[in-house]
Amino acid sequence: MQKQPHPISPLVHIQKATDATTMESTERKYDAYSSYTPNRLKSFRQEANVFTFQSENQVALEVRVLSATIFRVRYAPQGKFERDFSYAIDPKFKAIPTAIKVIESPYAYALITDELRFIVSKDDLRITVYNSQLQLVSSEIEPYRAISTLLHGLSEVRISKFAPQQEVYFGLGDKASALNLRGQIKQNWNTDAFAYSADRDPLYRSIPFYYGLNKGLAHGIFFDNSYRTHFDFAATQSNKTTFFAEGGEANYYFIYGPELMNVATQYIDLTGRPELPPLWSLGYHQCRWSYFPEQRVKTVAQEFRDRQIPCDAIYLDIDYMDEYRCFTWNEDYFPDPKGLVDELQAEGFHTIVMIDPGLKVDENYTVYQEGMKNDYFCRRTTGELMVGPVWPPACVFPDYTNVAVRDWWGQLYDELYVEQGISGFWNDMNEPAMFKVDRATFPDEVMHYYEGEPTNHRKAHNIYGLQMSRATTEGLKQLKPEKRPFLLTRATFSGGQRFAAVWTGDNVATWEHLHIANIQCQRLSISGFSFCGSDIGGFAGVPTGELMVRWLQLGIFHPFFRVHSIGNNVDGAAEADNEKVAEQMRINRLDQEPYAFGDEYTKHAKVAIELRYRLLGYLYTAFWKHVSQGLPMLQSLSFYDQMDETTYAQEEEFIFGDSLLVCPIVQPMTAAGIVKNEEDELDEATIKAQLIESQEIYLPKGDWYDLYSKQKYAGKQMIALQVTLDHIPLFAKAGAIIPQYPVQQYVGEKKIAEVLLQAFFAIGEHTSELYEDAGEGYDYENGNYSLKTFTLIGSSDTCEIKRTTEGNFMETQSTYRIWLHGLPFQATQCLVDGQAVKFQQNDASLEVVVSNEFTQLVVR
Ligand code: MIG
Repeated sequence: MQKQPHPISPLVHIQKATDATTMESTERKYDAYSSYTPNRLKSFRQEANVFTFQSENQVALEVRVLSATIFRVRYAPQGKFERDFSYAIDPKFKAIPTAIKVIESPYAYALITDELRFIVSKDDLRITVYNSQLQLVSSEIEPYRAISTLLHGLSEVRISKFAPQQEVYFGLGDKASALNLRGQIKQNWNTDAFAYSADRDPLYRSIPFYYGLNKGLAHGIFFDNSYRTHFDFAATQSNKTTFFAEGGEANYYFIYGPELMNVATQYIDLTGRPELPPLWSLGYHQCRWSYFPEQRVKTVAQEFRDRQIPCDAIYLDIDYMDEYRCFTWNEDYFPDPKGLVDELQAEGFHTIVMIDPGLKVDENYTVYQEGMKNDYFCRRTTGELMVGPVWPPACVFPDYTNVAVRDWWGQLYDELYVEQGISGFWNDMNEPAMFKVDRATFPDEVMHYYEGEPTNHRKAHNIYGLQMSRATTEGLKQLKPEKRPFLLTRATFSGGQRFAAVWTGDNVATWEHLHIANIQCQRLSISGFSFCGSDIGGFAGVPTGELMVRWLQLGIFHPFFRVHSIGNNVDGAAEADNEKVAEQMRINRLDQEPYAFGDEYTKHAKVAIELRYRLLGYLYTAFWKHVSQGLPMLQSLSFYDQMDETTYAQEEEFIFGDSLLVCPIVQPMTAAGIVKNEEDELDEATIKAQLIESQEIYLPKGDWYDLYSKQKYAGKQMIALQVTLDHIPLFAKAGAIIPQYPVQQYVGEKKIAEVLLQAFFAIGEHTSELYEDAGEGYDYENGNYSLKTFTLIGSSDTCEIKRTTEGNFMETQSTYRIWLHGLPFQATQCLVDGQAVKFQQNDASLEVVVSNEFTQLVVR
């Protein structure tokens, strides 16, 4: 028998002030602690797929086998588990029954599924995971540890994994720093991070989920704990990756790939998939803080139509409200809300308005009255109402962790949504953010109902935005069951993808932020949130025309596509992280509509937005795959080919949908671009030397066609490409068939009569899909959708394209115009369902028009 440490250690420990915001004061304090670490196994119990291990010193470990590749792990420091409750896990998630073999040895228990060997050591309940080929997937370098201190109670529950030298890490949602997380320390605590920088952390959202990839084997860890969580990816100690929470349970899901993409889809099965959004919400959105009065809104809308720049949605930021009272209108600015909304709708614009969680303390405000009467607002431990400044100088905050509050909140949208015809909503400031206080949010002692087990803010903070967006979306669905709701939220938590789209918050109009937007959206997408985007052009500061165009070109490939800017509000300079950003903010603020930068840039902006509308069918199909199969819509290159180590550092390019490689240009090409964005005065020679007219691009495995020149390249190489401002480099995977719609000024403007199919020749058989439905409502659930599968079969002297269709939806197109690129032979004949038809051919491509009912095209 080993010597037993006393469960309450007499050690006095210095609690380090690692982060000022976590501490009541920045002074270091001595705080005695007890630590809990399992010693030798005392008992083992199996009940169906649940395995419980208890150490001699009372630490309990529960392992639930949820499928052959998903194991849930929980520890209870003193033997008693918490209520089993999670806001993140999708209530629809079901374990997949799987055969489990249990083997006991003198040293350990092994829980064996077809895919994994999950080994729990009898010495200290340490976990080691092998795959079925006995390759090591993950192991613990130290056993589980919990710390309880005198001042804070249970304040650290920690898991420490061995970090093999070549292991790389991805995930964690919206972090703005390098994609590969190895060597980085991160934390999750939803934070209003105005004008953040690449290394600022934490940001607005908490997504405590990461991937580890080592020697071609990927696993994922979802740490389902809503307290402030910390992750250290082999940063402090090069062979150790740890994560810990400042309270709650060490409760995590271990997900085995071995493909990163398998981990991605299993994670989203666990935390839930969104529904298909209304198709219009995938169009272009125009926003500003704020458009008012109503005439201004109409003018902006008119500008888009006059210039024939497509646009589907226009936003009203906080100034539409009457003294910042949510669910009211400022009648001077907006005397006839319904009239305005209808007028915009007639022009093809959806109106989206902001709703904040902070509600004005005002005896004459019905929302305040109702909430007070029913005790719906958050209170301190003393029972005192939590009142704090946001837009109104004094606000109260609904407690969305109570179903009664959520139901009430959902119904508050009735007038705006049902009567006035607002199409969608925008929930802001729900970290929750508060003004005038150092930590910019509630104090820890604020209480939340938490579905019947009241808790303080330490546990509820990170899920506040999630529950607000849930309340909103559930309300909208009840109010208009026949419509697909559209909601945008700023703060959220893992699982929040079920309720709302997200944007990356208050970014800045700099080239660096264009890069950051690219990283953040890739990262959000692989972390469950595909429906994401950034404030195009930058929220704070003013972009140059060139930066604006490049940002729009990237935004085409972000499922949420919106320009937003700070307008004339807030002198952000004082709050900026660094002098460079502050300088940006001091520049006079300009309009940021895509036509506000002069004719040359307007032209490029229009082409970019038009490309979005051309690709709408492709994008919607990618969304459908996301919703039906859990596939992330944006994939970082490592997710496309995890065996290719070059991809680990190749951050800029990504795969959009399954067949397009996007290569964003995130640096200025022109002297104007450089001068306006660098702090140093540059002489002409330096500027010339820095002009970038060609871009190094990495092509991952496979063959790729440049979408513009139609030139074919072999993958796994760097190429230098001439770049011009008129387009973003794009490549289609050989074998792919990319559908393109005609440009519309807004979704549903025209009946689509013809769809262009760009087919990129490859040897062998390749399938592509096009999903279509009414773009609104739920009829697709009754079979009213159309899923077309196009199969391209190429050989050295023939190319065949076959079409099959599933579902009852009648698409509007009566013809397909097919462009076949890269044929390796001179075609002499084109047969559509056996009938010879006319076609045209030049060096690179062949063109033929076929009926929408064609089943087979043969070119030889
Ligand atoms: O304190 O509503 O991130 O998009 O324009 C700023 C005004 C409050 C923050 C959001 C931003 C929005 C702004 N809001």
